[in-house]
Amino acid sequence: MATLSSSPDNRQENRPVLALSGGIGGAKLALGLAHVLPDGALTVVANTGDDFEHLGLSVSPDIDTLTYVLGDLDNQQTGWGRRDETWSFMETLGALGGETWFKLGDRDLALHVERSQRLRAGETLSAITADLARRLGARDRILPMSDDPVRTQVLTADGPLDFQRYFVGMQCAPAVTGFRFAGAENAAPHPDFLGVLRDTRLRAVIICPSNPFISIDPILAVPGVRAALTACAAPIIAISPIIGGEAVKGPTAKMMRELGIAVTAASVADHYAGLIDGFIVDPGDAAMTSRAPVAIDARTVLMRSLDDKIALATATLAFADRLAREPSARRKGRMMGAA
Ligand code: FO1
Repeated sequence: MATLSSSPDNRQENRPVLALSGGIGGAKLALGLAHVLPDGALTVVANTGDDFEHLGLSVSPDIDTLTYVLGDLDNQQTGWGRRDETWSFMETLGALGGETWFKLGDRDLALHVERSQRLRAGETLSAITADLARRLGARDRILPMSDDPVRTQVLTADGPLDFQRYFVGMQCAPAVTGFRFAGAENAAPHPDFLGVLRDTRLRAVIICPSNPFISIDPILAVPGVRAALTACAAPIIAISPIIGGEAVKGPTAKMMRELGIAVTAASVADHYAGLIDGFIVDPGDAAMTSRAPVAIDARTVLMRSLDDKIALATATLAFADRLAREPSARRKGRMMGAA
């Protein structure tokens, strides 16, 4: 007679895992998780706040970075777009006086053209994403946080900036005073996103080492997401994008300074206070204390090689499994039926 522990459904490694990801750092950990989990176990919820209309095309950078990374097609120098690219389109566009500040390689362009015409035909972003990711060889589920439009705006002393204009057009130069996620109030979380959070077999929710403000907060701003995370029975683990007072990549540290937030791993834990049960930091930051009662795990969080990504993914899952056996304050409150 098969015992519970041996039945495939209940074996640890077959239980579903949910990762929240945006940007390049998030995609790295998503790849590590994809390597250590069986097909079908991993769902990566992608930030869509970076999406924008450009040259009449619907561009979804964080979805595309995940698709290319999980499909092993990514350009590892830039972190975005594809390797083995050609640039005839951009060269010709420039010669015609078109906008060339946002670089679209010829192969990448085909993805934007196909997605744009399917969106115009009425297909949802999530259905298109699933089909194109499959065709490009990404085996794990990439799920937009919502099929409704949410657009991050970067607030500055000189007014709001559309995200890509700030991030690419102005290379993150303007000082930020805040962020606005236009459309979030009317957006619904993707039903499968909520469905995974409610799955009683869910093993862990992992907040990837992405920029908290521009990659994770847009996901948390979609109505119903925070409540679903708080009610989730599985351990919620975040990995610090700050190592020893600096960001691994991108404008996270600069934004924290401009917002008057100490550039420390502890500030990131405080940013997620009330949501997370565990926080993984670089050993150099292990002495940190956070406002929230969060369990700390210290290990190398810098991911250079595929082995680093696999090692961090393995450690994150082991940390979650350990916490699952020791209900945290957040989960304890929920498990006692608190509101
Ligand atoms: N980032 C840049 O710094 N310069 C670019 O020209 C650029 C083009 C681009 C094209 C497609 C795509 O999916 C991403 C692209 N990115 C570019 C990166 C993108 O701005 C960022 O990856 C995210 O929006 C922030 O994580």
